[in-house]
Amino acid sequence: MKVAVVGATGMVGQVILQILAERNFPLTELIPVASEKSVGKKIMYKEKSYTVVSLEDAVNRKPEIALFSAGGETSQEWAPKFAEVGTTVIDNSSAWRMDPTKKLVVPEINASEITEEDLIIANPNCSTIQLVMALQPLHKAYQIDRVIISTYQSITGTGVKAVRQLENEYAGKAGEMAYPYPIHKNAIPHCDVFLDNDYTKEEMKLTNETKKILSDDSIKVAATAVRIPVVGGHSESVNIEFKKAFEVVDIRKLLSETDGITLQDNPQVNTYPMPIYAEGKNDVFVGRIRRDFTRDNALNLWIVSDNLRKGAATNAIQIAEYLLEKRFKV
Ligand code: 2RA
Repeated sequence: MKVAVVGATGMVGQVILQILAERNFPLTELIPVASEKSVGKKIMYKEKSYTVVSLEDAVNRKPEIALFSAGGETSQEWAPKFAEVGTTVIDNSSAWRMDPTKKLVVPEINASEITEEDLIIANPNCSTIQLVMALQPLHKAYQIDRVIISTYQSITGTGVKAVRQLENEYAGKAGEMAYPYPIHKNAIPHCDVFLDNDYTKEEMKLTNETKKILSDDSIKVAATAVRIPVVGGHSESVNIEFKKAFEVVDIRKLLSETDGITLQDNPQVNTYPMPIYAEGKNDVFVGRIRRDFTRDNALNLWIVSDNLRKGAATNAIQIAEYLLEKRFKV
């Protein structure tokens, strides 16, 4: 099994390599790929040194799987070139997510939608993945009418430049800015860029991707995405209105029985999800489960997950693992 990691030197690319090793992914050849400026660099994988190659070189090696985390432009141009040589591309960018011919996959929810024809598969946005992991079992049981979500997002979602900005601000040093304002001691209600409807791309990703993954355009989603100075993961405050009545005890049981979800919900002993706990773990952590007494059939949740793991690398690798069994018969 030849596996290319496109964007191998980036923040998510490095986590992909870490998780491939952790999960003992059965690759026989690793092809680390990066932009021209990084070609020739050495990266370590399972204590062995590999040389970073160009996209063109990687396509010519015809890997079975290519895990992309290299931005939308690179995916738009190169994912089809890999697909043309028979490679299955699992792409972390937003390039293909809302393309009606492409599948947008969270394995625990809709991996079964993948067919033999799917050679470019989209990995959802990190803040969407952790949201739909909690929503899907509840939607199936109680039919969601509306979701209001406010996110509190890790600076690692922006990348190395943002981490450096925070480190500089901690140290009182000037430096390159990833954001229009200081992030230290701040909360910036601006993730990605603003659109004509006064929402950001991040907020519209939450809205549009949630409907696609849950296969239900009737679900109403209103999102506010906020960047805060944390690094361990994204947090989300979620208010859900269902069409059917529920008991909170049943909601807790349903979530606790859902693969990939860990319940952390005992406020009486200060037990609830937090990024300092979720960091480095692959699960989605759910807590602060409580009825919203202001509306019929309404509920509040708090969801936290490591945005570089389940929000990106782990989800992509889980899709690859699904394909190992269903497509490559490994
Ligand atoms: C962010 N979800 O957190 C976006 C992309 N990783 O910036």
